[in-house]
Amino acid sequence: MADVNALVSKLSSLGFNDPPVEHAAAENVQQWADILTGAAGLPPNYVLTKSLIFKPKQPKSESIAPVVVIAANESETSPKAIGAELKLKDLRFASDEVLKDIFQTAKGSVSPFALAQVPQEHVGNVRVVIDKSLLDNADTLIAFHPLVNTRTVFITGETLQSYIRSIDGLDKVTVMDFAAQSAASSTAAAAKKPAAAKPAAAPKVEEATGASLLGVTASKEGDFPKWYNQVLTRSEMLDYYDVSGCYIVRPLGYFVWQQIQEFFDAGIRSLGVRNCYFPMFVSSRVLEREKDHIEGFAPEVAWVTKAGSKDLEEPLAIRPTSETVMYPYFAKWIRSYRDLPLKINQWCSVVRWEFKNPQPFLRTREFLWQEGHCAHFTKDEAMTEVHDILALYRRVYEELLAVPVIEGVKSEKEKFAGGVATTTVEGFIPTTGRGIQGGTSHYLGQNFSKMFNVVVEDPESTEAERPKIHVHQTSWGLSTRTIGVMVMIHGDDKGLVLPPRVAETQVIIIPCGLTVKSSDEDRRRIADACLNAEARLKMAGVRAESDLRENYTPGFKYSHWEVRGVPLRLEIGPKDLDKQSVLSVRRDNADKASMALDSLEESVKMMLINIQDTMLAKARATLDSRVKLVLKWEDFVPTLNSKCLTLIPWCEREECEDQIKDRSSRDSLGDEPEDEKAPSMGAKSLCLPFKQPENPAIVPGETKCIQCGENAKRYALFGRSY
Ligand code: 87F
Repeated sequence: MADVNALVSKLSSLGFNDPPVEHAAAENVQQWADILTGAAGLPPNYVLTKSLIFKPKQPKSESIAPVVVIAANESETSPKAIGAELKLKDLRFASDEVLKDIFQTAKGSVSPFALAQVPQEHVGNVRVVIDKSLLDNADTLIAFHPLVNTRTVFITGETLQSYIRSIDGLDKVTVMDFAAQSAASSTAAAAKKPAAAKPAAAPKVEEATGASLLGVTASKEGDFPKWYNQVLTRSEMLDYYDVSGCYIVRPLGYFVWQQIQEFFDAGIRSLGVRNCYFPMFVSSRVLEREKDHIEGFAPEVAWVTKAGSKDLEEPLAIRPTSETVMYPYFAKWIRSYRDLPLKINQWCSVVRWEFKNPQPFLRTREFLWQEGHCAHFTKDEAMTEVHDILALYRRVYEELLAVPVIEGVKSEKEKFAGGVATTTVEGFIPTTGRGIQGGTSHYLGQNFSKMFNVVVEDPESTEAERPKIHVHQTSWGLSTRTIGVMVMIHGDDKGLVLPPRVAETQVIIIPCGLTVKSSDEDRRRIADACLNAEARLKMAGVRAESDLRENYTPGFKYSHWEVRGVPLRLEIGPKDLDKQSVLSVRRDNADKASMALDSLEESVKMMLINIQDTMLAKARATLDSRVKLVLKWEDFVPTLNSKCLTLIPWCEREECEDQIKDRSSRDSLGDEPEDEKAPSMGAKSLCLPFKQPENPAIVPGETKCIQCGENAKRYALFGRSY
């Protein structure tokens, strides 16, 4: 600890006085990021770093010359490329001995501050490499662990440099552009592809910097969280924002949302639902009118308390959902049974100040959704609507996003507490083996109408003062979470894979096969053929674009559009034109096929339908193979640990659900070594599926709950979940 204090005082002698932020131990960068998210006292812009120590191949007789690399965590730090720039041979990670003997540190605790611990006799041999991106932006602070992983200091690039300069004898310092390095290597890799191997037509001046030009480097299986972030940002679907838990939905992502809106909006319109818009602010009086409903959610409600520097007379909540906003007006607008049904929907954003680790699209503090709210005269009518809406949600997932879902009803513990019953579509993320709630459609019964006095006179009654009947209500919501689920299910190691129905660009047309020897005439012929194909496809209702940019190789363009998930690529070169055909390459399975130009429209349309269907079929096959019938408790946790969901005969008791969660969480599994890798999270019920297994079917009074042994009522879908 003394070292940390010494370091803090050293930083303060360099004019840097902000104390370190204390937090729980961060064992790795992901944990570090998660812990910092939502922590208090953080600067608005910061970047997490990694510090790596390498050593070149050297004759034993020479003194060791380590290389300390200080880089943004996101930067790709290839030892090969670093070695090449420094003209050092065979750069490798330094051994534990080097870390201990020279830096007095160990794996996992390396930071720039270890440089201060290097004995004088070694300092002259140490090289330091600083990632240029850390120094580029004066507004972004750099986050380091000050020798311990329970604290983080945020310093400027300037302070980092002063600190390094302050170390006596340390003078081999290089600033390296890792973004340029990795762009250059991905360009080189792209250029190695067979189609691009021919000499290029024009001098290539591909920019080597800028994150948007980078492909995805993380692997989906190897580091799923990093992969997900890279896919979203590098496809330009989404960007990070300087308010924690809030993200920018960029045009590519927003297009997907608009396709969902269009489909769903048409669906509800034909059910007689009309769109409207209610204000986003709720007074505390109104918000708390339905106390029970809001109680559990209160910590997540965000409040506006000031205008300029003046306190508001009454703080205003930002809607987390609009039951309490809308239902007073239902009471006002509904007077007679003739005013029923009242069916309204709004497309808006809501704010829920989550404290759990945020994840783009899946758990964000502000998100886009639609919320539908309806009032009916009878329960039957309301129930029919609940199911009609759920069917539309299923179709959004399956028909648009090519994501299979399981329909069912929530358990008492998992349903919306304000309502009577919650129906749901549940998705599944195979890479993590976790379930995810996709959208919910609630039957609210008369709970809210009693609270808000939404009543009509009984039309059957002959009395002068007709008795009042409380209306039966429904509410239902689907959010931009849909997009996250789609990305997680279909994306691969090259990036996004978009189902054609939601892809902004469905077909990208790329000229190829041109060489330095190609004539201007050839170039024009190919470009015209691309534009012609584009125009024909557009006329046929296909969202096609040509990429005629001159300064990029075909290989570079392939990667560019692959990261962005474009479902189909058409390559047109001189040889294709001679044969009056084009080469098509599918994004989902890389299949190549030749397409005759004269029937291009039909072939492309069929191919897009086939891609859409194949993506759904593949995802469904995965889901089917990962939902396991579990008929005895001993198989329950091992099944979850093999990244599956379970269908179990269940008693449907809340107490039993609590026990299942408890018994399947890491804590209660003890420290048996085979469970070491098991996620700590316990399993919860995802739904009671409408479609129940029939073999073996539940025999009432005979089949027992696998957890508690009481009579099982139905099969329940249980799993770890988001
Ligand atoms: C967070 C803060 C305050 C969920 C909340 O599912 C209130 C709530 O009421 C809250 N989080 N909920 C439940 C929302 C129920 C329902 N509302 C209409 C939906 C679909 C759309």
